[in-house]
Amino acid sequence: MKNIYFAGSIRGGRNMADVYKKLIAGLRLIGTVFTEHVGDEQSLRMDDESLRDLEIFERDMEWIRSSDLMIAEVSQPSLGVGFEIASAIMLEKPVLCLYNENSDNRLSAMISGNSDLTISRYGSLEEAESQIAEFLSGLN
Ligand code: 6IA
Repeated sequence: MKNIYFAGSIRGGRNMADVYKKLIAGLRLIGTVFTEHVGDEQSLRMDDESLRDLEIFERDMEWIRSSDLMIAEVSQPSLGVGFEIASAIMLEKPVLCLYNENSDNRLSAMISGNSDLTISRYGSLEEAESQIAEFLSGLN
């Protein structure tokens, strides 16, 4: 079983929240997903009440350190997701960035131009899931 860090926008905007939820459901079949709250509105509300930002940061950084890989959904621009991707690169974790090709947002050159990242453009959920499977099979 792999430890998977899933990154998706929270304060950057929740437009893609439904996609996060579905991708996380698929990832749970493959491994342990540290960040299931990214796809879950109810646990986000609880998080808001019980965890201060300092604790959120410390906990998420520890989860990144403990993870085997990161899957980041990058269609909705998010400072937090960008920071997490950079942190994972520094920690030499493999990172797959999934970008919905129908997104109105253009992907940052700091992501699309980064050769340390695997970037997949997807049109449907099925496509994103097969890209995840392909990425995982390329890891040892
Ligand atoms: O800048 P963003 O908020 O869009 O950053 C989103 C990323 O940062 C996600 O991939 C998360 O892993 C992490 N993150 C940001 N906020 C939280 C959070 N609670 N709990 C866990 N991880 C987080 C904040 C709740 C919020 C609704 C106030």
